[in-house]
Amino acid sequence: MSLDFFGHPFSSYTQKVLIALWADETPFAYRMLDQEHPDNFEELKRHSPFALFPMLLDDGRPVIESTVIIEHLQAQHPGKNRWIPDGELGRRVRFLDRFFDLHVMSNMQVPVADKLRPEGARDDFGVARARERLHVAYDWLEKNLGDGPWAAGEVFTLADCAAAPSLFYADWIEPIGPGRPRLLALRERLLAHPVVARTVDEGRPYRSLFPLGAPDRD
Ligand SMILES: N[C@@H](CCC(=O)N[C@@H](CS)C(=O)NCC(=O)O)C(=O)O
Repeated sequence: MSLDFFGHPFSSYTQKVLIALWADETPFAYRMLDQEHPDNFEELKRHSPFALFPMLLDDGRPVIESTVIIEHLQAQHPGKNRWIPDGELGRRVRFLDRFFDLHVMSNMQVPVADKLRPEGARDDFGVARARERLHVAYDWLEKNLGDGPWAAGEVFTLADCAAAPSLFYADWIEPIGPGRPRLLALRERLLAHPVVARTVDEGRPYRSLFPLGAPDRD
């Protein structure tokens, strides 16, 4: 078997999958998407229509979309973690994974992407709406997360793979704030998890690339 993983250490969705790979100690070749490795970009573009990353090549077969990659790892290369448990808990995990990707990660990405647009092509309305929606997402999570240590309760799951990078970066864009202690505590517990801490550390050298300016913390 050969697993080739294409991503970049500062990319939130790359981090989401690295958490699963590292937590399971799954061996893989890290195909870095940076200027030193143009061939990796070429290979990504050959398989992925929008060249979004991360991407996994499993014996040459492409697997794209971070959630699907983690599902694939669980099915084909299982490790000690069960990323999507069976039954009701599994459905909760899937729901939270969608919630973090669609309502936290996606809204977080809007102001970041907007900053990279050329002058005159910016979308102030869209940015303001995304920032407001981040607060709606935070309020929902504050009210609906359980009391367990992790996003879906007692077990570290796919929901935490999604929660960690999305809360990490979203808090840089719109601080979660002390009024949401449950959500803030989840972010802190996630950042203290050894594999999440490793993703944060490996992304650290690239913080100057953060278009809105990375805060001097975390
Ligand atoms: N839904 C995709 C999102 C992937 C995504 O947006 N990746 C970002 C990096 S974090 C990307 O490829 N950005 C490059 C671009 O938008 O051109 C997933 O879960 O894998």
